[in-house]
Amino acid sequence: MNDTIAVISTSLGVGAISIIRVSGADSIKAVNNIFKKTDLTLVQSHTIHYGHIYDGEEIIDEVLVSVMRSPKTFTMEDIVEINCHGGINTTNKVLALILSNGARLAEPGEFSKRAFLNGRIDLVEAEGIMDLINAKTDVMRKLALNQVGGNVSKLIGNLRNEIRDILINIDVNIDYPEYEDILVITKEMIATNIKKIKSQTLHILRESENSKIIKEGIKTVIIGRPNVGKSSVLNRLIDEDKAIVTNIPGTTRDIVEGSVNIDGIILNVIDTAGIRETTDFVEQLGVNKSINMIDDSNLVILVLNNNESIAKEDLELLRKIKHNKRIIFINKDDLETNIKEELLKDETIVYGNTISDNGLNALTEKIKELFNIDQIATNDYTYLSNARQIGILASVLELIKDIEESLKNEIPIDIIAIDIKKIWELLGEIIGENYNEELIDELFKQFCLGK
Ligand SMILES: Nc1nc2c(ncn2[C@@H]2O[C@H](COP(=O)(O)OP(=O)(O)OP(=O)(O)O)[C@@H](O)[C@H]2O)c(=O)[nH]1
Ligand SMILES: [Mg+2]
Repeated sequence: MNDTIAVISTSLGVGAISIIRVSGADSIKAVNNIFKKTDLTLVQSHTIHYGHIYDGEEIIDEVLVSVMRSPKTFTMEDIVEINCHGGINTTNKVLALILSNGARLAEPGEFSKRAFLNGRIDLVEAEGIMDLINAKTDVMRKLALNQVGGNVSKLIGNLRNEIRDILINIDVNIDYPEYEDILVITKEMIATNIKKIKSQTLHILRESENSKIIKEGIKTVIIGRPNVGKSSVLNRLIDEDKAIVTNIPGTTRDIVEGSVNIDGIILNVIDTAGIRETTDFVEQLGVNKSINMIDDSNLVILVLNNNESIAKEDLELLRKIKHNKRIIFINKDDLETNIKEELLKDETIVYGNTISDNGLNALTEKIKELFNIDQIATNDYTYLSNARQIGILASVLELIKDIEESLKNEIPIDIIAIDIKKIWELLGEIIGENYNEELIDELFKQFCLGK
């Protein structure tokens, strides 16, 4: 890791300015070799210098160079940043010169990886940086910023400290049973502490669901029999004629996706093939796909045709989605009603049509209600938002449940301590305290080049 890396950090394309970043022990030397005006090896840290980049005797560009010495830098190594003119040729030429002066091309995420490995940021903060770069809405940005700023790490760190305290107490009891004044850890005390930690974990997991929704959006799948108007509903929701609409049942065969921003939350809407028995092989594949989409979604919109009575297939679909968050959209309310609402007891129903757009606002409002979007948008953002972090915390919850069982079953404390220790390690994994090298490599590869 001691070699010097360089990369273009701005987006690749024509722009007014491009920034080339160099990090590592030889970064100042490498740039100084091709820079004329000031000797960069002698300048103070965190200063900016005007001058020219040279290839031998030829001037390549007029630039501003920032010199930042270790350790007060993003990677904690010496960093040099060159602001050059943004043409593709100029930028590549300057980068090539740095590369032939002792640096190598950085891999995606390598700067952040160094910041992590050198202890400048933890894993949650690193993931926050990636989210900040990818944020598409205000709420996504706020969520990411809380990770970058360390608030989320603190939340996990505090939980971890509580676990550590239990472990210390158990160890003291095991190692020095003869000291009477040392708090004697009883199972009841462990039980009380574990209960507290369980409720905190549950709370974080619950709130993190919202954060996940902020980050990943609400995956919404539109299902229903053929010709009820699913594709029309998709098109109206996303305000774009994306899916083909015809009066021929079985028009949509493959899935069609679009997205819409509802008060900062992205609704990813998926239109599917109308579900029916069919002998058409291609259509059948589409129908299977529609059914598979159900399990993988956060919300199902079942579309019915107001003009037709509820069919056996509709009821079957309703049964299939009974464990999903769902809304029944009764479309074509411009036509005469033939729906018997008694068959839809306890369902959230919205009537509308895609000709005058009646009911579409009501549909959006129902979605907002169902996911508490108003509340999410004004919430505290200090929760986990990333699948890796949430997955680990879910394992922590499983271990807590195991510990509760063990406590009930009179398992000896030193055995229970093994599970408590595992929780401590898992929480460490979230912030990257104990990490697996392969995972770290994979994770940082997902970063963009230059970050
Ligand atoms: N009267 C009326 N007709 C509608 C409405 N919405 C859609 N339609 C018509 O219903 C027909 C089917 O619409 P689609 O949106 O293609 O229906 P679908 O459910 O996607 O159909 P498949 O893709 O075949 O499963 C088209 O002729 C639409 O113009 C509505 O609100 N009122
Ligand atoms: Mg369709």
